[in-house]
Amino acid sequence: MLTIQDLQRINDLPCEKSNIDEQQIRKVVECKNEITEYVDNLNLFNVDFINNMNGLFSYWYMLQQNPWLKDKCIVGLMGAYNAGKSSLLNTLLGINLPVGIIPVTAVPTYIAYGQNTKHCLVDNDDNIKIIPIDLEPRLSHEEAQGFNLRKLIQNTVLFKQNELLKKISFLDTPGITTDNEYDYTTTANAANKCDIVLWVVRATSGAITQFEIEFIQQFLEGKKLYIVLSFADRVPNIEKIRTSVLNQLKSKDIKVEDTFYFGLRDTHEFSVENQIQAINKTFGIESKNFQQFQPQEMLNHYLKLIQDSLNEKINEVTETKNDVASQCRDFERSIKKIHKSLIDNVETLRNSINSLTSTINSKCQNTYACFGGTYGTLVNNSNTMVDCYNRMVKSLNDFDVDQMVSYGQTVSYLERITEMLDNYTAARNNCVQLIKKSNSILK
Ligand SMILES: Nc1nc2c(ncn2[C@@H]2O[C@H](COP(=O)(O)OP(=O)(O)OP(=O)(O)O)[C@@H](O)[C@H]2O)c(=O)[nH]1
Ligand SMILES: [Mg+2]
Repeated sequence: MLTIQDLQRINDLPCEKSNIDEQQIRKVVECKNEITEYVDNLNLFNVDFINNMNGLFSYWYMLQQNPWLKDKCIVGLMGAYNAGKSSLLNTLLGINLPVGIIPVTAVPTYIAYGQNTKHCLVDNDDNIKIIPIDLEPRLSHEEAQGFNLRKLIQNTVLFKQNELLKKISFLDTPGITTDNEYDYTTTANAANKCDIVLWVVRATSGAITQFEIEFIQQFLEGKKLYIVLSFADRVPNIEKIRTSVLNQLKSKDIKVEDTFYFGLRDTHEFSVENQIQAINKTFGIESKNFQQFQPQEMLNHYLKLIQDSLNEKINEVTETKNDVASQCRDFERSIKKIHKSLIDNVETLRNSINSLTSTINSKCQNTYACFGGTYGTLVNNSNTMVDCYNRMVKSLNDFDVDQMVSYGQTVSYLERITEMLDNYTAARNNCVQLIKKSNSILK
């Protein structure tokens, strides 16, 4: 049983030096700050967009700290306790996880590719520590005796050289039971991290329980699900049990990709070697087809979205600018027309005044000359002048103040739009620079 001293020892274990490239991390943080400030200033995107983009940087950082997740398809082993999850992984990968007849697996355990076999733990401050050999088999429910090991350990990672592990990391989880809430929550959290789940059902139970079905419905939606019938060496008619379990799941609309058998010994119905090969083959194919999560591609995607929406804004604003500019041109045309009409009328008036003056000078030098035709000419000239005056007044009325105010407003609107367009264009150019700069930073 683990003693207080053992727990203290786990706490005091030296931390492994991380392989994280500090210089790259600094660059990524700078890039993240620059992009966040830039997007914030654009005022085009809501908080969710900015948070999701920042989440991407955090996820990238997490992958640097957890290399067993990086570029890997995560296959979770789940099911009721004692179903044979750890035993299956032991046989499949040639490892030595603790197994037993009472609940054993207490903390989630990744089995990941490593040149040398070693078993590490990740504590709650994300430190990685090598587990001393004597403690390795003792990080179990039985040894912890009610103490929740997850208060000290997030998960453990068993590194092993194995071809399958080059593309896949397996995640062994504690079995779920109705009476252990911690294990239930731990496995539910682990489900989040898995791309594919191998659900292990004891063939000797003859069925999958309602409790398990509810867990699958609640936590494994959208994940690829495979069923393993363990203890296949202990039942006479395994095929019948397979059909019945599949029918149970089908009746609940749960999609199953495929099923495997697993047993510790060969029987006349089933060979361990064949089943292990079948699992190996299936997951070899799965890992090849697996779409890895690529933070850099996601970042490119976000930046492209920003660039596209700026281009859209530029198009919108250019269209408005053209409309407003054409309104300005209409105003200018109308003002020019009024201006010309004023000039023409003034010219006519001037001619008319000249003509009147010359009439007076040449023909009305003495009072008598004003009688007869000369008087008529004077009256005519006077009428023309009044006519010109009226037309000028009309022109002046046309030249109304409201129109001038609207013109002024439209011109200043055009100035604002032009400035906006310049800003969007500058922002789009910045975005292009950011795309260039951040390209391959999250590789
Ligand atoms: N005969 C037989 N025994 C098995 C098989 N699978 C597992 N066992 C035994 O069943 C017990 C439980 O196996 P584990 O692999 O520890 O089961 P688990 O699902 O990892 O259990 P927890 O970690 O407690 O949830 C062990 O004693 C195994 O030796 C099997 O296919 N056939
Ligand atoms: Mg186990």
